Amino acid sequence: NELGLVAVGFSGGQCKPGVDAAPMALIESGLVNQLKDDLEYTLHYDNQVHAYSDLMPASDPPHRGMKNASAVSAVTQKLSSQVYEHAKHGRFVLTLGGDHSIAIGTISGTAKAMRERLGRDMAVIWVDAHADINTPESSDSGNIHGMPLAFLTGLATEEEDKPFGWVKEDQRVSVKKLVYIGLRDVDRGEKKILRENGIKAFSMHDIDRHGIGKVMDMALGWIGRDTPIHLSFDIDALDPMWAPSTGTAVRGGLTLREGDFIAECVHETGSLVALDLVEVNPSLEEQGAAETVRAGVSIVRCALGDTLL
Ligand code: DIR
Ligand code: MN
Ligand code: MN
Ligand code: MN
Repeated sequence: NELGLVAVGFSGGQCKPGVDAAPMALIESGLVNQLKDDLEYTLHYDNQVHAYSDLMPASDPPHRGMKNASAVSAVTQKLSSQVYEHAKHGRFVLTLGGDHSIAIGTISGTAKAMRERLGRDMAVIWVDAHADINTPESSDSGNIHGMPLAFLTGLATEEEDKPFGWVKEDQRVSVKKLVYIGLRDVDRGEKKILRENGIKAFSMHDIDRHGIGKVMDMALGWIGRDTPIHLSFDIDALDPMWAPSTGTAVRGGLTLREGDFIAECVHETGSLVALDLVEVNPSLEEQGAAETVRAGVSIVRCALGDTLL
């Protein structure tokens, strides 16, 4: 089994420094060796955490209210081609972030590669406390990590020469092939977007009502068989009890086992083609950083086929 690993030390999609240190923390805690030795992947990794410093603009004034728009656009455009390159060679693509804005790069890369390799539209499972589907206009914060799905679904578009104008139709995903799990902090404008576009979403309420087993059956049933799946996992989907060291922690979240179970179920489909693990910020909690990193490692292992027995 071939695995492409991209380590993205980028934090410009939100305001708190430190999330750029996550890839190194995850790797140092043994993740790469576990993937090679325990799970027997053949690793394609350039042995660097990309900070993309050469892509940082001299000045980056707000564009449509977005903070760091030029930087985030340039980084995600570059990342998109890195991920695409792995995916088109048939490798599973693991991307370690970084904040969630980087999903503009990862998903655009895999969506394009899956269309070319398999002739199929890819599905996205977005595990998060937040919906991350604000348009620049609906966003209250201007933080692009709250907007990746607006650009990836085409709900937000931009002219060719503007930030994110590089995102083209063959790199997008349909709103019908997007499924959320774990939502509990959704902005008013986002609720309207989810409703008006009929987007499938399983909130914490649904998990309380049905249990995570039934929710996974429903989520995967919505996607259907033989559809390539990109799993984008924001560590803040987990309850702060398990993952406190993240930029926008929200109480009332998934247990560590529920997070692992989601990853296990998606792996079992045999259709998982890529995983993002984002928003681990080891600098925020002195006590909780190590356990948050450990939770992230556990999610990745489960998604890549580690089993309990
Ligand atoms: C909020 C928070 N919806 C925003 N989003 C976060 O800024 O658009 N996403 N924290 O992970
Ligand atoms: Mn090549
Ligand atoms: Mn989140
Ligand atoms: Mn997120």
